[in-house]
Amino acid sequence: MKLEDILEEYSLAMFDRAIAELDDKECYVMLLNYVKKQLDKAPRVEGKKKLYYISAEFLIGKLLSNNLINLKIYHDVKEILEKNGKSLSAIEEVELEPSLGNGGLGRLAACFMDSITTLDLPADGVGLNYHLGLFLQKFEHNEQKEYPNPWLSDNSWLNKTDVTFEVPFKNVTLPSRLYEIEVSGYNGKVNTLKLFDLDTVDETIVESGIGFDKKDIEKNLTLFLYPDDSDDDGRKLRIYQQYFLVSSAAQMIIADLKAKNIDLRDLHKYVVIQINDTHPSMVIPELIRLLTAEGLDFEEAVAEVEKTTAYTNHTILAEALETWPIAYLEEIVPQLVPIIRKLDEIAKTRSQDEATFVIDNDGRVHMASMDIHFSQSTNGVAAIHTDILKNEELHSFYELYPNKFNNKTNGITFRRWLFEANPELTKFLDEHIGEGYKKDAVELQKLLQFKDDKKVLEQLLDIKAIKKRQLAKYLKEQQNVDIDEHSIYDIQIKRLHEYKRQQMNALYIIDEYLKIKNGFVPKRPITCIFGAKAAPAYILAKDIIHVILTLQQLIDSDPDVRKHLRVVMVENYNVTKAEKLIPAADISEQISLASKEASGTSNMKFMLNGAVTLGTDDGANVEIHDLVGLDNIFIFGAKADEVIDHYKNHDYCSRHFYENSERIRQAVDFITSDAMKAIGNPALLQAVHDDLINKDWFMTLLDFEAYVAEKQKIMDAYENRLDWAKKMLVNIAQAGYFSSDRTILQYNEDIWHLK
Ligand code: NTF
Repeated sequence: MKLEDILEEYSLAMFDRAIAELDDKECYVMLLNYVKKQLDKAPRVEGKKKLYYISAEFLIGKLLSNNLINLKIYHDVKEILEKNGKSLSAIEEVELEPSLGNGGLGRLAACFMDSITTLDLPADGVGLNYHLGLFLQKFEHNEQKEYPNPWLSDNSWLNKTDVTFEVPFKNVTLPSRLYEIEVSGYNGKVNTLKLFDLDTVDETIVESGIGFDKKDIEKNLTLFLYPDDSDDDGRKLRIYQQYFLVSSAAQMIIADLKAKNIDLRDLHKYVVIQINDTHPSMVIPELIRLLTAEGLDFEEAVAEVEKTTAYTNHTILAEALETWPIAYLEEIVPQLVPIIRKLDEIAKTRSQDEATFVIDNDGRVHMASMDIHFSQSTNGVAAIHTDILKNEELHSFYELYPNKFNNKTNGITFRRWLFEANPELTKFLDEHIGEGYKKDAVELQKLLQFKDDKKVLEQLLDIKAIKKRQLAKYLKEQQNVDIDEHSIYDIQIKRLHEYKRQQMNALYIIDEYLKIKNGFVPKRPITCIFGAKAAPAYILAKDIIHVILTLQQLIDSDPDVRKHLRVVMVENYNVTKAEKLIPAADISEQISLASKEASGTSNMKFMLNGAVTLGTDDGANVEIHDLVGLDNIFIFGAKADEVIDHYKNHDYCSRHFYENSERIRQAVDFITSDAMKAIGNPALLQAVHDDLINKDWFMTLLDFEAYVAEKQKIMDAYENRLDWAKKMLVNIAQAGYFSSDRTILQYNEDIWHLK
């Protein structure tokens, strides 16, 4: 039967009407049901050994188009819908984006599941089913306000199962229920994302934004991802969540093996567990606990777990490297404490260096230390990041276990970030270099043969113009902002954090604003676009959002300036919005303080879509720089070793820069100018101003002038349109290395050994 007839049958069976008579919501439900059926029927990836990728976050994004692409019916379905007067993109608007992640770490886990499945590697993703997600961001009075972000509905990709496990806490044992989302690969096969939840969670306890009783674990456990941990109850709730996740995962793994009659002493031959950052680290003592309960000796269990697990580090920021007071663990999961104490003793027989202690002298458990001692592999997520781990942050461990350390530079799935987000560019590539790059992304280099071909370069510019127009239309619909589609789109989208230095971009905007006010207008209008959520308890990050939103309003209401310069902060930045923003970008802002951004992944998505990077030599920017060469990237600012020296010597003084540069002083002081205070909240503006002068922990003022100068260069380069198109082309051509298929092949080759 033809697909068209099948879909008509679905439509009739479900709604008693033909497709042409359905509204968008009904159409979505019809397609959801059809695609879910196909996924149920699709062959599962099978193999002797299986990966369990355990992660607090899976930022999977909407799934309809993604699944249609992987099932290779995207174009057919689109056509059938069009024949019936429907648009797939309008239907997609109906789908709620699952709010199961925060940023790069969660999106990476989602890209990985796509690549793992595509490469035919057997795996479960294992996480939690947060009902209200991270939070929904709204802007009110130029400030971020947080609200619940519900995404569960009767019509979703999530399937409830009958599988449950009992998770024992000190005071209560809670049943965890397994939910599943099928993950499709580009090979038509499926793996599963397994999300655990508690039946008694109650969304009605949430009030006044995202507030709730943090002690009522039975009702709050899986309400939110990363609940506010600025108080003890919040921190304890995170431990409850983490243990709920890892105990469910460990019990499921053991049940899977028992079902296959496999001797648990052979665990590592059948199972590998990737611990995605430290949130799931308690899986190590939990597995040891369960294995000893199954009859293994303690030493045997430790050795087996060490062979079975592997750890990925995603940050060198000290505040993100989790440590838990042993007293909290006593209070919540006392069964783990004797195990962790024994692990600490073993660790101390291996090294007396305090930097490697599992339990430090203040009685805190260092989750990363436990991971490194008691797993087979520790990897960083970009070359420079892994080097910094080896030589600085984790140097003592590196000396102890040189062979455990390895690099796995992050990647992105081209299925979502090229085929789905940018069908126009995909078609262009198909026509010029064939479709081989869809299987082997390095074939994108074939594009280099056209780097001096005027006609091809012009086509690239035309595609960018189309994507820019689409974004302008989308922002008009979503947020009622008008942007000039002929302006330069300069985009910074990522979590709001001081080290990512959105505040430096804001200072640039002020600098430009002052220039325009003095009669120096840019050659072409510039649109500075931001998207960022700030953690609810991260006050300074929220203050920086306030500065940007205040600037946005100030410029919007100034007819002299807004012709030349606009600021747009996209509300509730998420995967769906990223898919619209990235293909439209001219300039990719990757301006973290060198050494601090472990990798970054939006840098790769922008590059693949023909944006040119303006960035520091940090994270994966370094590898992009190497691949495209200095003609095709704009690099500025202090290098990582210089930055690391400043921290070691405690010799960075931002006030010094403020006092010695008129330009810096003007930009910084403008934050608290009358013009800004007339619109914004003076206290919040003052906080950002004062921090920049008195603290500036991430050295904004150190790099500010180099940043402004480099930005001028990139804007000038944009004016030579053909030369710019060549830069775009080289970036696209060299993006193949950043396919997550490459990353996953390396994980499998070096760590997992699945097939
Ligand atoms: C993030 N880490 C890093 O900040 C990014 O540079 C990196 O691209 C992603 O991980 C993915 O590897 C975190 O989110 C965390 F939690 F570690 F801070």
